[in-house]
Amino acid sequence: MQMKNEIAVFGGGCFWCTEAVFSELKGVLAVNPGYAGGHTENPTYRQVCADNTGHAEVVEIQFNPNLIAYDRLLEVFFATHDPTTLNRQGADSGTSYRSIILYANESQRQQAETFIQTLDSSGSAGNPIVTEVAELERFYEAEAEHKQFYMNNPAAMYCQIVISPKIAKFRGAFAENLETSDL
Ligand code: MHO
Repeated sequence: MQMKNEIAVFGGGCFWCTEAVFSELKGVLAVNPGYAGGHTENPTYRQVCADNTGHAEVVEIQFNPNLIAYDRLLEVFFATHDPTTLNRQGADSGTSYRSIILYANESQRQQAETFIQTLDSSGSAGNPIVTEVAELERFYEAEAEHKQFYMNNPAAMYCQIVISPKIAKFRGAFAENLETSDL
């Protein structure tokens, strides 16, 4: 059965990273960095970094479920960030860097919760999962300079130190899901 395109929203720390990761997947049609999960309307990057908007840095992923399942996106999400550090991702700290899944429908909610329970009980994450699961209310797009940041700024220190190693690890683990793969 042909399914319609869907939206998935994940926050796994700095959105420059998560955008770079999810953009490489086959079946992903578009990735937008932005803000969600908080209360301030039309937040700016500066406000979100100041940490009082309640928003997290997230990516809005438009995907074709006939080509990549939501469950696979969850797998990539958990493999490419640390879901056990509360309000922190590596050196980036604050609620805007929290681990969060904003589900767009009931099926996504169930899959996200089941995925977390399974991962938690396997113990493979090393510590308890602190990922928040909440309903997607509104997604606010980030400012233009944050879009395709990694692609446009490969020489930036943050890209070289944080993003490039993450991307290399991700490419190795998910080779068959990459847009560039013929498998
Ligand atoms: N600490 C990093 C995070 C960037 S990210 C888009 C920086 O300020 O460069 O939040």
